[in-house]
Amino acid sequence: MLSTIALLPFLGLAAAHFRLLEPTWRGDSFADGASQWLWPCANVSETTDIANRTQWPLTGGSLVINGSHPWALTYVNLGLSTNVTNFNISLVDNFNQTGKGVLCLKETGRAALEEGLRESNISVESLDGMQASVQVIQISHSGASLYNCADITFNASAALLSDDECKNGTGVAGGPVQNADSAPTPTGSAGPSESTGAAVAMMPGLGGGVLAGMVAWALL
Ligand SMILES: [Cu+2]
Repeated sequence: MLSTIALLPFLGLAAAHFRLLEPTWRGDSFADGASQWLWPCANVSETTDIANRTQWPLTGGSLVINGSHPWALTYVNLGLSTNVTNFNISLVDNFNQTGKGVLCLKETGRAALEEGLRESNISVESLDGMQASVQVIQISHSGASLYNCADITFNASAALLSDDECKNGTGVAGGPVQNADSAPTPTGSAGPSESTGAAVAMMPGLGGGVLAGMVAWALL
């Protein structure tokens, strides 16, 4: 059918975005009417059935994404309550996802969550039962942002994923984003630098040649 054929180029693009597997995303952002290019949540509406919200521990839950870009700068933000438009608690320092496939953060943003609660004058006790939304953003080589969101309920008895459930795929890693002129060491142990500029830091397990390629690409 003509409409299907017309959509093919877009499907090709869509195949290169990312999925949010945990917490369970609001809905399929590859579906008709949704687009991961759209802030803040890919034009996917908030989960209406409270039973369908992922239960998250009060210290931050597990996060699993399935990325299909070779690398993407990744941000994980939280907005408390419902109808969130302000995802003002950044749960993790932005990091670089490298390698296509599944990437898991076991306990996402414990310290940032504590800090965010303090700033919002919310006690950990009153967090129990509170609804919130998690927003994951990926930025890849073109600089455009991709969005996915998940709706959660904080729950004191919710558990993190087990180690078996929280595993990175082969060749997939998350690493720090680092300044351009702090030459990363081949061992991946480069620390923070006070210099300026933006580039991609060394990830453990990647060879220096791969890194050089990544930095060169990032600077294009
Ligand atoms: Cu893509």
